Amino acid sequence: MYARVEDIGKKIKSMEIRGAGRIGRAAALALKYFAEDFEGNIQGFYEDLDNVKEYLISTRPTAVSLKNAVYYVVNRAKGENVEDLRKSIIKNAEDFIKRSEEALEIIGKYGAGRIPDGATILTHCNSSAALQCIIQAHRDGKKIRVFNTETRPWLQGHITARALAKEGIDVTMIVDSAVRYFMRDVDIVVVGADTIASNGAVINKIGTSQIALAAHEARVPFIVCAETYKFSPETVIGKLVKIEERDPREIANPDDFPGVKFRNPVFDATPPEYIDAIVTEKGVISPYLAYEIIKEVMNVGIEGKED
Ligand code: RI2
Repeated sequence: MYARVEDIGKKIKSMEIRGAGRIGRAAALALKYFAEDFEGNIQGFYEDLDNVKEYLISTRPTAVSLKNAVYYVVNRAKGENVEDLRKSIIKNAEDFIKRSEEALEIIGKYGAGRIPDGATILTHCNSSAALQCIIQAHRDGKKIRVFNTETRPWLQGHITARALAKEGIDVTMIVDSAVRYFMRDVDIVVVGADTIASNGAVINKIGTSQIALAAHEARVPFIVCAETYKFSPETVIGKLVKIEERDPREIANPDDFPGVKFRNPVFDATPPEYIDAIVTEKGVISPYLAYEIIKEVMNVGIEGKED
């Protein structure tokens, strides 16, 4: 494998690079590096491109942002010779990264509109898209406060809490299991997404669906912030989203618990009936419009190929 590609792949796998948007951009960058580093003929280019593509997709199985980023860069590649193909891949990768960053900005603006002045917000894990909305609401002059979950086992909530505090936002970190206890004080839940299925189900960090259930019970609006490349074309043809299960050692050392089994799924699915809105760069939509986003906005059909 190409050294710079492998370096990024390993970082995605180990979660040194994490967050659905970030891993998508990192995969695009890895493809750009491949194009820059390739030496050989056109047949070799296509063969190696295929290997790099499969390798990157294999690094984390759940977030479709990774696959969509790879397809975006690879499926648009055009050229009759290696030099043209190289340029095309580099351009597509740069385009994807730029569009992804612009999408975040827009989502921040749209999402901030959904956050009332004086609101208490609950967020889970560490989502750049969700944070963008919360930070934008604060920058718009709204007085907000945030509860954020620590997010076991990786504790991504620590990153969230620090980022919000740095912005001067009133933030309180709670353990994941305290969500229902505090829900009575919450006005809106704002989370991100790793993958959105064609039926509007949102796959996000483990625990998200429990939070949605608690919000539903307390009649608290639950909104998801996600770029359109987090919608999964494959789900249109009935493919299920694979939920990543990671090493149990991320929870505890099994050697300290003889006879005890561990499970460590890192995502879960929240059904559309618990979701009030999905904030995308193309607008704020009902989760039931997921299919329309996949078919129309992403302009991709099954298997991520362009129509
Ligand atoms: P952004 C993360 O996954 C979290 O589940 C987060 O909610 C989601 O990606 C979206 O993050 P992980 O990589 O793309 O921490 O909004 O497992 O940053």
